[in-house]
Amino acid sequence: MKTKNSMTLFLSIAMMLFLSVLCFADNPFVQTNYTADPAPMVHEGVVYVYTTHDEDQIVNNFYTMNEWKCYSTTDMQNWTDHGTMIHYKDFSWATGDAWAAQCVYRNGKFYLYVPLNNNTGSRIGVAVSDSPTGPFKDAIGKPLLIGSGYIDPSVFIDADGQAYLFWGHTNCYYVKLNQDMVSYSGGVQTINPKLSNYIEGPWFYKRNSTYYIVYASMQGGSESISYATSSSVGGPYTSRGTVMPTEGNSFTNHPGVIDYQGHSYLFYHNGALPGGGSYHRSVCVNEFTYGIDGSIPKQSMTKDGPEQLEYLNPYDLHEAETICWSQGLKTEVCSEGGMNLSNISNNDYLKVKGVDFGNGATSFDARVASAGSGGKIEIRINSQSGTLIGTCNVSGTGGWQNWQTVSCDISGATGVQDLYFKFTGGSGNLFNFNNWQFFGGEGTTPTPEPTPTPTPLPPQKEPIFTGGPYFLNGESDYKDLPDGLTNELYDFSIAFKLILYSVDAWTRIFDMGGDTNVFMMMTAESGTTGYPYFCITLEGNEGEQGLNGNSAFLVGTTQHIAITKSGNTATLYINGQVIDTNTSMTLSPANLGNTENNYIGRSQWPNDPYLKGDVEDFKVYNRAITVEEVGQLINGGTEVPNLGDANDDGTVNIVDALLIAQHYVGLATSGTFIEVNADVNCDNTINIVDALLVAQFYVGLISEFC
Ligand code: FUB
Repeated sequence: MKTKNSMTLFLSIAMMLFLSVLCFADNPFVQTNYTADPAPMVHEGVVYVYTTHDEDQIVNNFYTMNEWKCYSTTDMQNWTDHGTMIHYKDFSWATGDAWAAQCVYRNGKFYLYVPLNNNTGSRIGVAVSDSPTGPFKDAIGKPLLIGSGYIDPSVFIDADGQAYLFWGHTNCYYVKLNQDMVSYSGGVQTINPKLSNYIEGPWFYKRNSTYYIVYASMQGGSESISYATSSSVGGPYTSRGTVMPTEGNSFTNHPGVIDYQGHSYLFYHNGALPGGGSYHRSVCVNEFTYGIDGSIPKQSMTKDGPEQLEYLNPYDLHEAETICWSQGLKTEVCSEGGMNLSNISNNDYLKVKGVDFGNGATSFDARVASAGSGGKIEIRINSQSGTLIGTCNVSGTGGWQNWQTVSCDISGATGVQDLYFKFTGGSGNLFNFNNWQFFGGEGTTPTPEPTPTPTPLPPQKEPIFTGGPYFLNGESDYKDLPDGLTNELYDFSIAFKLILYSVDAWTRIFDMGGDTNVFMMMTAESGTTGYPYFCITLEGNEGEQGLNGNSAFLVGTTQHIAITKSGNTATLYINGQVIDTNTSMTLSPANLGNTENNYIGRSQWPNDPYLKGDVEDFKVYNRAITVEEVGQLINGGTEVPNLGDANDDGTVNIVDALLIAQHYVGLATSGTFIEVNADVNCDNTINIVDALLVAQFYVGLISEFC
């Protein structure tokens, strides 16, 4: 008879204590062992997540990791355990350290890129399989890459078929993989300049035409998740801020990002399971919505996980190791294929979420095995102590892998329910559990599966303003909302790029009309720096945010700004970071002081309480601020950029062409560089084509730009 080791017993007790004081949650989504470094992959309508495995027994108080596992789902709540994909010992050249991996599909095969040997000289290997759930084998019998800090591979295949492998601790490296996916061409490239606070765990992907690197960043002595974007694989990358601050009882975090069935998901890990910590981590998932400027919202770890995408049909055969939440259970390889539930003892349970019984189930079959005397499966709904809808008795079958089917009657199960299997019996291991199925009465049909749709964030409205780009002429250039819209609160979302020219003005750039609506403005000082100052006002509750001098915007740079309002909550994002969420902030715009005289530009605001300054002192430059539409836009103007005049000196010449070329290859440009002037073909990117067009313009080959 199998016995649980003391660690398992300890964990079970710890878990019971934990659950007695906390509501159970569905994150972390694997509870049968410790998992880390989630690497999601969508293939043929299924989400697979490859994880590392933190062993229960930690050696040398450090990561003790020997193998990679895989879990899958189609509803984002119930996850099926596929067991171990490959062990470090399956690589003849490996000594251990089965750290963060990623899998990709190409040409009928699945390629799993794995880091190994971190403690004896880090290297990256590649394994291959015909199936997403393995078995995998070493594809080349040797490391693909060897070098210091060579961990955490992330693989990506671009639309043109070129595959890339990113990886690295401290530095982020990449190579171009060949078509065979097991060799590469060209040298190892380093992402330069270094990504802000980059430490490890790059997750590389493309969304629309933007390349994203989401990565573990070192902030305050432990890891957060940050991201950066670029219009080309090799960069330069723009830091877009923090996605998930440090939290969760683990020194590390590790991102994975996918889109699935129109939803976006961030995978990460923490130490939230009982007995959890930096070397006992667990994988989790959040749903999120990209900003319309492509930003990833800053988010916290969650306990509930995402909305369930579809209900589970109990009249299909299901694996017992398909789990939303469980207590006290383990899994093991099953002699009938796949995995089975094991280590089942008295009062252990598992939950399957969102099961649609339709008109009602009448009987239940379970495939079970026991070398002991068995026990009972209590079938309940709503909670582990909820309504009992049936009880199946399990007797000894003569072996832990001698499988028999047991049946029992069911009553009281209709409609959509959370299903619980509560296991009861004597002491020790009771039985193993391979799969289950409900059966209905004659003509019973499960109800159609409604797909819950998460509340869109932000709620979409018809654009109030469309068009653009618009160019504002300083503080006098704005327009109010169209008639009939001024006194209403709208749910909306807006995102745009703010491009600073020489600045010396307050400029209102967003006005929802009056102090019971939402507005946003920009202030700036003369010189080469502008200071953003934003206000969010909702229903008379004024929340205002002045950014400090460190957040100053340099003239010539582009900033990505988004503001959303949903119900009574307005959120302001700058370059992907949440800046304000309609809290009552102290009015303290940096470098302007906090005296009323500094609010001279607010003279146009309805009922502006701060109008005290001398208007004669207030200079408004042409093109003080340019607002270019990305989403909806609000204000209008007349000024246009001076295309080609990249250094804003009033002429278009070969110096402008050279500056644009320098900017394109990532060389620092001295003096003023006005991006909107440099993008002469107006395709929203500044590249060598713009430089050539400016040169052609200069020598008279062309006479106009876009
Ligand atoms: O899991 C081992 C290492 O910890 C990973 O490779 C890193 O990304 C960090 O999560």
